[in-house]
Amino acid sequence: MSELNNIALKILSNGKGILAADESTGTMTKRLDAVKVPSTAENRLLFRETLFSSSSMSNCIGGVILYDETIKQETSKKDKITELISKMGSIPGIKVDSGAKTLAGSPNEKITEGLDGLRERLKEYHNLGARFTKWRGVYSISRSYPSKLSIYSNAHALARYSALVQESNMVPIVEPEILMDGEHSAKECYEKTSEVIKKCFEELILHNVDLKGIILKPNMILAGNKCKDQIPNEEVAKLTLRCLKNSVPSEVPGVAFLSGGQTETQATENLNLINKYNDSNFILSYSYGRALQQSALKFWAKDINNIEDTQKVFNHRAKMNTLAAQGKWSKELEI
Ligand code: 5MM
Repeated sequence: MSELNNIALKILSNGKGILAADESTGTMTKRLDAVKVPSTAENRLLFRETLFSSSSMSNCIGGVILYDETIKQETSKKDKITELISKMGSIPGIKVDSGAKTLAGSPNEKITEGLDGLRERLKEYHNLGARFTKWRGVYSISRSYPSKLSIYSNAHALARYSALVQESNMVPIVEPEILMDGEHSAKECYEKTSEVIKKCFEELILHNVDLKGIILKPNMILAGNKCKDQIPNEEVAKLTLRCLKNSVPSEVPGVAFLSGGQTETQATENLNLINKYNDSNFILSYSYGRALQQSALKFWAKDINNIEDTQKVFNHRAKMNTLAAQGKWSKELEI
Protein backbone atom coordinates (compact mmCIF):
# COMPACT_ATOMS: atom_id res chain seq x y z
CA MET A 1 0.00 0.00 0.00
CA SER A 2 1.39 3.44 -0.88
CA GLU A 3 2.22 5.93 1.87
CA LEU A 4 -0.41 8.37 0.57
CA ASN A 5 -3.12 5.72 0.44
CA ASN A 6 -2.19 4.82 4.01
CA ILE A 7 -2.61 8.43 5.20
CA ALA A 8 -5.99 8.76 3.41
CA LEU A 9 -7.27 5.54 4.96
CA LYS A 10 -5.99 6.48 8.41
CA ILE A 11 -7.84 9.82 8.29
CA LEU A 12 -11.14 8.13 7.37
CA SER A 13 -10.89 4.77 9.17
CA ASN A 14 -13.60 3.41 11.52
CA GLY A 15 -16.08 6.21 10.94
CA LYS A 16 -13.54 8.94 11.56
CA GLY A 17 -13.94 12.19 9.66
CA ILE A 18 -12.31 15.56 9.17
CA LEU A 19 -12.73 18.79 11.11
CA ALA A 20 -12.57 21.67 8.60
CA ALA A 21 -11.17 24.44 10.79
CA ASP A 22 -9.58 26.24 7.86
CA GLU A 23 -11.71 29.37 7.84
CA SER A 24 -9.67 32.25 6.52
CA THR A 25 -9.43 35.23 8.88
CA GLY A 26 -12.27 36.98 7.01
CA THR A 27 -14.65 34.04 7.40
CA MET A 28 -13.62 33.37 10.99
CA THR A 29 -14.25 37.03 11.78
CA LYS A 30 -17.81 36.69 10.42
CA ARG A 31 -18.34 33.59 12.58
CA LEU A 32 -17.00 35.34 15.71
CA ASP A 33 -18.91 38.57 15.00
CA ALA A 34 -22.11 36.50 14.85
CA VAL A 35 -21.54 35.31 18.45
CA LYS A 36 -20.15 38.68 19.61
CA VAL A 37 -16.60 37.56 20.37
CA PRO A 38 -13.82 39.91 19.17
CA SER A 39 -11.91 38.34 16.28
CA THR A 40 -8.35 38.58 17.62
CA ALA A 41 -5.58 36.10 16.84
CA GLU A 42 -5.72 35.02 20.52
CA ASN A 43 -9.46 34.30 20.45
CA ARG A 44 -9.25 32.46 17.13
CA LEU A 45 -6.52 30.30 18.66
CA LEU A 46 -8.35 29.79 21.95
CA PHE A 47 -11.47 28.44 20.22
CA ARG A 48 -9.46 26.21 17.92
CA GLU A 49 -7.17 24.92 20.67
CA THR A 50 -10.30 24.08 22.69
CA LEU A 51 -11.54 21.89 19.83
CA PHE A 52 -8.15 20.36 19.05
CA SER A 53 -7.62 19.22 22.65
CA SER A 54 -11.07 17.56 22.93
CA SER A 55 -11.28 13.83 23.60
CA SER A 56 -13.14 13.22 20.31
CA MET A 57 -9.89 14.05 18.52
CA SER A 58 -8.70 10.53 19.41
CA ASN A 59 -11.72 8.50 18.32
CA CYS A 60 -13.74 10.62 15.89
CA ILE A 61 -11.60 13.25 14.17
CA GLY A 62 -9.07 11.59 11.85
CA GLY A 63 -7.76 14.85 10.42
CA VAL A 64 -7.96 18.60 10.96
CA ILE A 65 -7.69 21.15 8.15
CA LEU A 66 -5.88 24.23 9.40
CA TYR A 67 -5.52 27.74 8.03
CA ASP A 68 -2.09 29.33 7.48
CA GLU A 69 -2.42 31.53 10.59
CA THR A 70 -3.25 28.56 12.84
CA ILE A 71 -0.53 26.18 11.64
CA LYS A 72 2.03 28.83 12.61
CA GLN A 73 0.58 29.51 16.07
CA GLU A 74 1.71 27.91 19.35
CA THR A 75 -0.66 26.39 21.89
CA SER A 76 -1.05 27.83 25.41
CA LYS A 77 1.54 25.21 26.48
CA LYS A 78 3.96 26.49 23.81
CA ASP A 79 3.66 23.39 21.64
CA LYS A 80 3.26 23.51 17.88
CA ILE A 81 -0.43 23.22 16.88
CA THR A 82 0.46 20.27 14.65
CA GLU A 83 2.09 18.53 17.65
CA LEU A 84 -1.07 18.94 19.70
CA ILE A 85 -3.18 17.46 16.88
CA SER A 86 -0.79 14.52 16.38
CA LYS A 87 -0.53 13.91 20.14
CA MET A 88 -4.34 13.68 20.29
CA GLY A 89 -4.20 10.93 17.64
CA SER A 90 -5.32 12.94 14.62
CA ILE A 91 -3.51 14.11 11.47
CA PRO A 92 -2.82 17.80 10.72
CA GLY A 93 -3.73 19.17 7.29
CA ILE A 94 -3.63 22.61 5.70
CA LYS A 95 -5.71 24.67 3.26
CA VAL A 96 -3.34 25.79 0.52
CA ASP A 97 -5.52 27.69 -1.92
CA SER A 98 -5.61 31.45 -1.67
CA GLY A 99 -9.32 31.81 -2.28
CA ALA A 100 -11.88 32.05 -5.07
CA LYS A 101 -11.43 35.10 -7.31
CA THR A 102 -13.40 36.49 -10.27
CA LEU A 103 -12.96 34.25 -13.31
CA ALA A 104 -11.68 36.33 -16.22
CA GLY A 105 -13.85 35.50 -19.25
CA SER A 106 -16.88 34.72 -17.07
CA PRO A 107 -16.95 37.42 -14.40
CA ASN A 108 -20.03 36.09 -12.58
CA GLU A 109 -18.10 32.94 -11.69
CA LYS A 110 -15.07 32.10 -9.56
CA ILE A 111 -11.68 30.53 -10.10
CA THR A 112 -9.63 29.38 -7.14
CA GLU A 113 -6.10 30.75 -7.07
CA GLY A 114 -2.90 29.80 -5.26
CA LEU A 115 -0.70 27.83 -7.66
CA ASP A 116 2.11 30.41 -7.79
CA GLY A 117 4.83 29.46 -5.31
CA LEU A 118 2.80 26.47 -4.15
CA ARG A 119 5.71 23.97 -4.36
CA GLU A 120 7.73 26.07 -1.89
CA ARG A 121 4.77 26.61 0.46
CA LEU A 122 4.06 22.88 0.48
CA LYS A 123 7.60 22.19 1.60
CA GLU A 124 7.15 24.63 4.48
CA TYR A 125 3.80 23.10 5.52
CA HIS A 126 5.25 19.58 5.40
CA ASN A 127 8.10 20.73 7.66
CA LEU A 128 5.51 22.18 10.03
CA GLY A 129 3.87 18.73 10.27
CA ALA A 130 1.04 18.78 7.70
CA ARG A 131 0.35 15.45 5.99
CA PHE A 132 -2.63 16.41 3.86
CA THR A 133 -3.93 19.55 2.17
CA LYS A 134 -7.11 21.12 0.86
CA TRP A 135 -8.10 23.20 -2.18
CA ARG A 136 -11.68 24.25 -2.86
CA GLY A 137 -13.21 25.11 -6.23
CA VAL A 138 -16.57 26.88 -5.99
CA TYR A 139 -19.41 26.71 -8.50
CA SER A 140 -22.94 28.07 -8.42
CA ILE A 141 -25.92 26.83 -10.38
CA SER A 142 -28.22 29.06 -12.40
CA ARG A 143 -29.59 29.00 -15.95
CA SER A 144 -26.22 29.30 -17.68
CA TYR A 145 -23.85 28.37 -14.85
CA PRO A 146 -21.58 26.70 -14.08
CA SER A 147 -20.11 27.43 -17.50
CA LYS A 148 -17.83 25.01 -19.35
CA LEU A 149 -15.04 27.53 -18.69
CA SER A 150 -15.49 27.43 -14.92
CA ILE A 151 -15.85 23.63 -14.89
CA TYR A 152 -12.69 23.21 -16.94
CA SER A 153 -10.52 25.87 -15.31
CA ASN A 154 -11.30 24.83 -11.73
CA ALA A 155 -10.72 21.16 -12.60
CA HIS A 156 -7.39 22.08 -14.17
CA ALA A 157 -6.33 24.03 -11.07
CA LEU A 158 -7.44 21.21 -8.75
CA ALA A 159 -5.37 18.75 -10.77
CA ARG A 160 -2.23 20.91 -10.87
CA TYR A 161 -2.58 21.45 -7.12
CA SER A 162 -3.02 17.71 -6.49
CA ALA A 163 0.03 16.75 -8.52
CA LEU A 164 2.19 19.23 -6.60
CA VAL A 165 0.82 18.03 -3.26
CA GLN A 166 1.55 14.37 -4.00
CA GLU A 167 5.04 15.34 -5.16
CA SER A 168 5.47 16.76 -1.61
CA ASN A 169 4.27 13.46 -0.07
CA MET A 170 0.95 14.76 1.17
CA VAL A 171 -2.63 13.72 0.41
CA PRO A 172 -4.63 16.31 -1.54
CA ILE A 173 -8.27 16.82 -0.63
CA VAL A 174 -10.01 17.68 -3.87
CA GLU A 175 -13.02 19.87 -3.07
CA PRO A 176 -15.32 20.90 -5.90
CA GLU A 177 -18.19 22.60 -4.08
CA ILE A 178 -21.46 23.27 -5.88
CA LEU A 179 -23.13 25.85 -3.69
CA MET A 180 -26.57 25.21 -2.29
CA ASP A 181 -27.66 28.85 -2.88
CA GLY A 182 -30.36 29.27 -5.50
CA GLU A 183 -33.61 28.02 -6.93
CA HIS A 184 -32.22 24.99 -8.75
CA SER A 185 -33.78 21.56 -8.38
CA ALA A 186 -32.07 18.48 -6.95
CA LYS A 187 -32.05 17.08 -10.50
CA GLU A 188 -30.02 20.08 -11.69
CA CYS A 189 -27.68 19.70 -8.73
CA TYR A 190 -27.23 16.02 -9.66
CA GLU A 191 -26.45 16.82 -13.30
CA LYS A 192 -24.04 19.68 -12.57
CA THR A 193 -22.28 17.84 -9.74
CA SER A 194 -21.76 14.82 -12.01
CA GLU A 195 -20.35 17.00 -14.78
CA VAL A 196 -18.02 18.85 -12.40
CA ILE A 197 -16.71 15.69 -10.69
CA LYS A 198 -16.17 13.88 -14.01
CA LYS A 199 -14.16 16.81 -15.35
CA CYS A 200 -12.07 16.89 -12.16
CA PHE A 201 -11.13 13.22 -12.59
CA GLU A 202 -10.39 13.71 -16.29
CA GLU A 203 -7.86 16.40 -15.31
CA LEU A 204 -6.48 14.49 -12.30
CA ILE A 205 -5.77 11.51 -14.55
CA LEU A 206 -4.17 13.76 -17.20
CA HIS A 207 -1.86 15.17 -14.50
CA ASN A 208 -0.85 11.64 -13.38
CA VAL A 209 -2.30 12.06 -9.92
CA ASP A 210 -2.40 8.77 -7.99
CA LEU A 211 -6.13 8.38 -7.32
CA LYS A 212 -5.43 6.00 -4.42
CA GLY A 213 -3.76 8.89 -2.63
CA ILE A 214 -6.51 11.54 -2.69
CA ILE A 215 -9.71 12.27 -0.76
CA LEU A 216 -12.69 13.73 -2.62
CA LYS A 217 -14.70 16.38 -0.74
CA PRO A 218 -17.95 16.93 -2.64
CA ASN A 219 -21.34 18.43 -1.82
CA MET A 220 -24.34 16.18 -1.29
CA ILE A 221 -27.09 16.29 -3.92
CA LEU A 222 -29.58 18.81 -2.58
CA ALA A 223 -32.20 21.10 -4.07
CA GLY A 224 -31.16 24.78 -3.92
CA ASN A 225 -32.09 26.57 -0.71
CA LYS A 226 -34.64 28.71 -2.59
CA CYS A 227 -36.18 25.80 -4.51
CA LYS A 228 -39.83 25.09 -3.69
CA ASP A 229 -39.46 21.37 -4.37
CA GLN A 230 -37.22 20.14 -1.57
CA ILE A 231 -36.65 16.39 -1.64
CA PRO A 232 -36.76 13.96 1.32
CA ASN A 233 -33.49 12.96 3.00
CA GLU A 234 -33.78 9.39 1.65
CA GLU A 235 -33.78 10.85 -1.85
CA VAL A 236 -30.76 13.06 -1.05
CA ALA A 237 -28.88 9.95 0.06
CA LYS A 238 -29.84 7.85 -2.96
CA LEU A 239 -29.06 10.59 -5.51
CA THR A 240 -25.74 11.39 -3.81
CA LEU A 241 -24.71 7.74 -3.94
CA ARG A 242 -25.79 7.33 -7.55
CA CYS A 243 -23.88 10.45 -8.54
CA LEU A 244 -20.67 9.26 -6.86
CA LYS A 245 -20.91 5.73 -8.26
CA ASN A 246 -21.28 7.17 -11.77
CA SER A 247 -18.56 9.79 -11.59
CA VAL A 248 -15.81 8.71 -9.16
CA PRO A 249 -13.21 6.11 -10.21
CA SER A 250 -13.14 3.05 -7.94
CA GLU A 251 -9.47 3.58 -6.96
CA VAL A 252 -10.42 6.61 -4.83
CA PRO A 253 -10.27 5.39 -1.21
CA GLY A 254 -12.56 7.88 0.41
CA VAL A 255 -15.08 10.63 0.12
CA ALA A 256 -15.58 13.21 2.89
CA PHE A 257 -18.63 15.41 2.35
CA LEU A 258 -18.79 19.12 3.09
CA SER A 259 -21.88 20.31 4.96
CA GLY A 260 -22.45 23.36 2.75
CA GLY A 261 -24.91 25.26 4.97
CA GLN A 262 -27.04 22.31 6.10
CA THR A 263 -28.00 22.38 9.78
CA GLU A 264 -25.92 20.19 12.07
CA THR A 265 -28.54 17.47 12.39
CA GLN A 266 -29.48 17.58 8.70
CA ALA A 267 -25.82 17.02 7.76
CA THR A 268 -25.61 14.12 10.23
CA GLU A 269 -28.90 12.54 9.16
CA ASN A 270 -28.04 12.71 5.46
CA LEU A 271 -24.59 11.21 6.06
CA ASN A 272 -26.19 8.42 8.07
CA LEU A 273 -28.65 7.59 5.28
CA ILE A 274 -25.89 7.70 2.67
CA ASN A 275 -24.02 5.08 4.70
CA LYS A 276 -27.12 2.97 5.27
CA TYR A 277 -27.63 2.73 1.52
CA ASN A 278 -23.92 2.56 0.63
CA ASP A 279 -23.40 -0.34 -1.76
CA SER A 280 -20.07 0.96 -3.09
CA ASN A 281 -16.53 0.32 -1.86
CA PHE A 282 -15.92 3.98 -1.03
CA ILE A 283 -15.54 5.09 2.56
CA LEU A 284 -18.15 7.85 2.89
CA SER A 285 -17.45 10.20 5.76
CA TYR A 286 -17.48 13.89 6.66
CA SER A 287 -15.24 16.94 6.39
CA TYR A 288 -17.52 19.45 8.05
CA GLY A 289 -16.81 23.04 9.04
CA ARG A 290 -20.04 24.67 10.19
CA ALA A 291 -21.88 21.40 10.89
CA LEU A 292 -19.20 20.38 13.42
CA GLN A 293 -18.49 23.72 15.02
CA GLN A 294 -21.70 25.76 15.18
CA SER A 295 -23.09 24.55 18.54
CA ALA A 296 -19.66 24.52 20.14
CA LEU A 297 -18.97 28.08 18.97
CA LYS A 298 -22.31 29.37 20.29
CA PHE A 299 -21.76 27.66 23.63
CA TRP A 300 -18.14 28.85 23.94
CA ALA A 301 -19.14 32.45 23.20
CA LYS A 302 -21.13 32.54 26.46
CA ASP A 303 -17.88 32.06 28.43
CA ILE A 304 -14.71 31.71 26.39
CA ASN A 305 -12.85 30.22 29.36
CA ASN A 306 -15.28 27.35 29.81
CA ILE A 307 -13.12 24.90 27.89
CA GLU A 308 -14.42 21.67 29.40
CA ASP A 309 -18.12 22.22 28.70
CA THR A 310 -17.42 23.57 25.21
CA GLN A 311 -15.49 20.37 24.52
CA LYS A 312 -18.51 18.32 25.62
CA VAL A 313 -20.66 20.08 23.02
CA PHE A 314 -18.05 19.50 20.31
CA ASN A 315 -17.49 15.86 21.35
CA HIS A 316 -21.19 15.18 21.01
CA ARG A 317 -21.33 16.51 17.42
CA ALA A 318 -18.16 14.63 16.46
CA LYS A 319 -19.55 11.41 17.93
CA MET A 320 -22.89 11.80 16.11
CA ASN A 321 -21.11 12.26 12.79
CA THR A 322 -18.77 9.34 13.37
CA LEU A 323 -21.81 7.15 14.07
CA ALA A 324 -23.43 8.53 10.90
CA ALA A 325 -20.31 7.69 8.90
CA GLN A 326 -21.02 4.07 9.86
CA GLY A 327 -24.80 4.23 9.36
CA LYS A 328 -25.29 3.82 13.12
CA TRP A 329 -26.82 7.20 14.04
CA SER A 330 -30.42 7.67 15.14
CA LYS A 331 -32.43 10.75 16.21
CA GLU A 332 -32.80 9.41 19.76
CA LEU A 333 -29.04 9.80 20.30
CA GLU A 334 -29.30 13.57 19.93
CA ILE A 335 -29.63 15.48 23.19
C1 5MM B 1 -14.23 25.93 6.95
O1 5MM B 1 -14.57 26.74 5.84
C2 5MM B 1 -13.76 26.57 4.67
C3 5MM B 1 -13.60 27.82 3.88
O2 5MM B 1 -13.24 28.91 4.52
P1 5MM B 1 -12.93 30.23 3.62
O3 5MM B 1 -14.16 30.46 2.77
O4 5MM B 1 -12.76 31.25 4.67
O5 5MM B 1 -11.71 29.96 2.84
C4 5MM B 1 -14.46 25.71 3.62
O6 5MM B 1 -13.63 25.45 2.53
C5 5MM B 1 -14.87 24.43 4.19
O7 5MM B 1 -13.76 23.62 4.40
C6 5MM B 1 -15.83 23.71 3.27
O8 5MM B 1 -16.64 24.55 2.52
C7 5MM B 1 -16.73 22.86 4.12
O9 5MM B 1 -17.28 23.66 5.15
P2 5MM B 1 -18.79 23.47 5.49
O10 5MM B 1 -19.06 24.52 6.55
O11 5MM B 1 -19.55 23.71 4.22
O12 5MM B 1 -18.92 22.05 6.00
